[in-house]
Amino acid sequence: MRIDIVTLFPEMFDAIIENGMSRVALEKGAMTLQCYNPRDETDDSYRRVDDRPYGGGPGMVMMPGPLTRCIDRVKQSNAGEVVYLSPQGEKLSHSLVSEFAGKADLILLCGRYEGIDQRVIETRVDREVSIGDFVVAGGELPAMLLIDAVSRLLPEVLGNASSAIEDSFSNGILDFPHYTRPEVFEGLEVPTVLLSGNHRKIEEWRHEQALSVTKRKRPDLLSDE
Ligand code: 4GS
Repeated sequence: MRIDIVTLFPEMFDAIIENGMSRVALEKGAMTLQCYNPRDETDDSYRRVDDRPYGGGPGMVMMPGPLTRCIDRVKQSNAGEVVYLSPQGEKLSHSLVSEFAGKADLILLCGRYEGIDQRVIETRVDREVSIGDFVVAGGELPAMLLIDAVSRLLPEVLGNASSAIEDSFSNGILDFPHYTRPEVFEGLEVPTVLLSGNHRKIEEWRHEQALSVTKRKRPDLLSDE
C-alpha cells in the first residue's frame, strides 16, 4: 500500500515511521509513506502557505495555490483517493479503516490553522474523514492515527492472521479481558478457566466476557443495525 501525505509538518510523521506496527509495515514493504510539503510549492521569498480569511475573523487559512500544486504533484505517482482529515468528515471506524487497508493507493491531506480554502475541497478532495467531534491543531495526528490503524491490518504484517481478526470491533463488539503472569497479583487471581487448557471453554468464556463488557460499556454497539 502506497500512502502519500500532504503536510506542512513532515517531521511529525517520524513518530510512526520509527515506531510500532507502522514501522513493521514499512520494514516489510507492506506499506510506503512519503510526505510532500506545500511550502515547497510556494513562489514568494517568504514561502507563504496561509493568508487571512475573506470575510474576516480569527486565524489563517491555507492558500489554494501551494496546496493544489502539491496535491497535483502527488497525484502524478499516486492514483488513490484524496482524503482530507477534518471534523466535517465521515467518522473514522473499524469498517472505514479496513476499507482503506484494502486499497493500493491513498493520499492524505493534512490541514493547519482554521483549515484549507474551500475551493481545494471542491476540486481536489474525494473524501473527508474525521477522528471525532473535537478540534485538533492540525490534520497530522488524525492522519497518523489512520495510518497506525491501517498498517496493523495489512496482511503482510506479522501476527495479523489471528490478532487483527480477533480484535475488538472486527466482530463489532468490545474486547475480552486479558491476563498474563503472575497468576496472583495484589491478591487478584487469573480466572481459572484461562489456566484450564480447555480451548473450547476458554473461547466460550472470552465471548461471554466480550458480550457482557459491551452490554455494560457500549450498549449502542449491540442495539445498532
Ligand atoms: C480533525 C478531526 C480536526 C480542523 C485541523 C481545524 C486544523 C483540524 N481532523 N478529525 N484545522 N477532528 N482538524 O480537528 O480530523
